[in-house]
Amino acid sequence: MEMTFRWFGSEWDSVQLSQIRQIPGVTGVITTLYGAAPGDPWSREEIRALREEVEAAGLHISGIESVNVHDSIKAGSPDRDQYIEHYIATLRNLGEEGVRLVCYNFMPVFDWTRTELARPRPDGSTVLAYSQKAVDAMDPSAMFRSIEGDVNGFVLPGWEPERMGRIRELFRLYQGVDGEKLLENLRYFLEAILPVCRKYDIYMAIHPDDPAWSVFGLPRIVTSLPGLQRILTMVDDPHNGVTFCSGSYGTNPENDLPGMIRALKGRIHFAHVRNLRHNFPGDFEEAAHLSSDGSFDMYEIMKALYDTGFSGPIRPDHGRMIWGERAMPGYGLYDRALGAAYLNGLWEAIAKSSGRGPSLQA
Ligand code: DNO
Repeated sequence: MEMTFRWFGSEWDSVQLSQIRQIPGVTGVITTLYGAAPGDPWSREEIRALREEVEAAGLHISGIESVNVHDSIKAGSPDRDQYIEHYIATLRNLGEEGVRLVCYNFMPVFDWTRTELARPRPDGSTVLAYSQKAVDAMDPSAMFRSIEGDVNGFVLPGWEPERMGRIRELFRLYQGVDGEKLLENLRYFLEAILPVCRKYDIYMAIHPDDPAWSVFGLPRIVTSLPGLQRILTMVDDPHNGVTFCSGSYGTNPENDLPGMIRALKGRIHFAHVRNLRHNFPGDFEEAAHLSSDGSFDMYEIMKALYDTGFSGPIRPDHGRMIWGERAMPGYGLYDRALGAAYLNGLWEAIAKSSGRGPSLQA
């Protein structure tokens, strides 16, 4: 396991690489070319510049999150092959620069969805929250406007204004695309990119749908173990793998998180580990990483990763906004740094009590 930290690039992130370098036990960053639109090919020079910037700070790139998939690919539109070619070119350039892990999602129109970006908690922190009642009462474009008003001047991943400006068009694109069709479009995409993944040994890691059910009537296919198993067997190659995100799968309390990790042994290439609190059916809010602050047993999640020999990057995920920090919602420095330290502590304790040694990097 390697402990890592998500970083959006110096142009976009309030957190600096020099700060990440000082979080104990964090050796790598998970980053992206945040300014690239889905479908844009990434040049080798841009990737190299990013790598050199990260390395100059004493860190390295542990993986990319995300290379976003163009909606034409997800919807299976007639022009998808052109965007798949761009994706392959990006993977080739990443491979040439030594990147071996790429996280992506296959959610139509929206990336993750929340209804509040700064819900106050009793300790005075604020967190991202979701209320099904609020979603049911909202038109998708109204939702974008309310999110846009609450982002502290940052651009949220998956909620780029240019894309959201085309929201009606995007919804039209998915007319007639049900879960089966979406899955078929994913298979087509994975089969097309597999040769370049094999050539450069790049591990693709699909991110779950968040929340783990359909929103605004759009199909969702990455929500539970049976769905994941279909995806992994339909293109049965280790380069077709999973980002295990506890916070996304855990939005559905029926998902047994440690059980899923054990069942996915060998195919999890990347882990997002965070906690959330279920208030009542259809309402949850994010929490500090500690088990006692939310609804998940974080020890059991880390233990399942340890026991299955997980050797990829872990990153703490969305944190609370604390200590007056002004940052992208969910992506401040302070609470995520606390999260990284806590997760490293759990890992060390699990490793020592298993008798297999304390090493952070398995
Ligand atoms: C939210 C993130 C997602 C994730 C993408 C992966 O904060 O977990 O935006 O990066 O879904 O493609």
